[in-house]
Amino acid sequence: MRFLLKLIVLLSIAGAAYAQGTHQGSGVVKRVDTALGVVSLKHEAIKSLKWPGMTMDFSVRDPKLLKGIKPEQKVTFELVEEKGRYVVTRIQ
Ligand SMILES: [Cu+2]
Repeated sequence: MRFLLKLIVLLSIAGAAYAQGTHQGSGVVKRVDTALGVVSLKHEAIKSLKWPGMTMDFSVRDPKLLKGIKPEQKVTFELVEEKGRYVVTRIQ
């Protein structure tokens, strides 16, 4: 029972740390470059980053994430800070 409790505590700490570095956004795809793994997004304001809405390019962590993603498509996405820049880790 104590083991289970410790496990739950550890998992919640890990979950909180993970959520802290992750930002959710939504917007419209403007351009997709599957070869470079870059997507241009006209995104809405991202409150957790204090970003206003804008159009900008993002690198994706894995170019496979861009499979089936097309210009003018409405998407939600997830950003993670990596080496001082924001990388898309989920888009759909
Ligand atoms: Cu932006």
